[in-house]
Amino acid sequence: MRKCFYIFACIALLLSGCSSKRQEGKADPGSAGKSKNLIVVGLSQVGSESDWRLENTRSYRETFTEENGYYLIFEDAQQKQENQVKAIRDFILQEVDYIVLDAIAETGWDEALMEAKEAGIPVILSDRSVKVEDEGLYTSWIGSDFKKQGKRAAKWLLDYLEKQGRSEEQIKIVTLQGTLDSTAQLGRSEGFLQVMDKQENWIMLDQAPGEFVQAKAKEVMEYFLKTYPDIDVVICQNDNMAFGAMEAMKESGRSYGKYGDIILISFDATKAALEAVEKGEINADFECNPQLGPLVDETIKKLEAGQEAPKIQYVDEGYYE
Ligand code: GYE
Repeated sequence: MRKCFYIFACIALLLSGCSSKRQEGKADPGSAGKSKNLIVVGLSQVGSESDWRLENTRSYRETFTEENGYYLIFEDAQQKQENQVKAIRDFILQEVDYIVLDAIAETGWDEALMEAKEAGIPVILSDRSVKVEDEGLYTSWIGSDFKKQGKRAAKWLLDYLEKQGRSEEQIKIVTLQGTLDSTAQLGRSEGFLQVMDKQENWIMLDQAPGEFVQAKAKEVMEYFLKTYPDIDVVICQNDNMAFGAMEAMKESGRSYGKYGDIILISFDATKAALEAVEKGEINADFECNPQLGPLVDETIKKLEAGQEAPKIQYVDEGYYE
């Protein structure tokens, strides 16, 4: 009888062990990559909210190929931080070699990144950064200097107003913010406000999140237009939101851009937006480089060679007007 119980308990233990590793019978892609001697990368992407994001995903997929020595496990978090945390935990179970995280928000990562550290898996932040108690929880951050982008936009506006002879005028501004607490939103806001704080005649009438999404931004812009009849400048923290704002302005009969009444400023400089700059619909667009795959690759190759990677790596960017 006792022996029987023993056998039973052993089988139960074995089964529970299996299910925690294999996750509901999912194949283990990590070991598939390892058996081919490839570097296994678990990448948690924010989602597919914008044209910039699609380009960014393309860059990762083109970089982390078998020909380049990689096995990529790509997880789309569909704009949910809880999905990103789950992805990190799955990557740890699959014993990936590196975790690449494009974080939806800056806060809320200490626990998951600690688990990765305990598992001995280096975490590379790409595009957006995180705020953690211990910066040793990630190896490197590769992305844009968003604060610089914001500052550059404000300086451009200062210059533009001067050329238009409007330096002394009261300038009323609204901002369509990206996802709150994301590095892109925080940096672009902070940089812009730093310059704006010194301009006594600039007034921020309102700012509200459009989540980097065209349809959402259109709704917010409709509200702004109804609430504030005399907007001079619209700052859109990405191109898709600029397109949403344009739709709202068009529908309400307002003119904008180089030849219109409302100055339109945007960030990203995607292909479609540059065409709009060309037509004069967007006054100025501040570049944000989505081609981050090769830089993450370079960093991983450095770490593989036993070298240190820089803690922060910014990409070079300009602007278009
Ligand atoms: O500006 C926006 C995207 O984090 C730089 O996220 C990225 C931003 C980009 O959805 O279009």
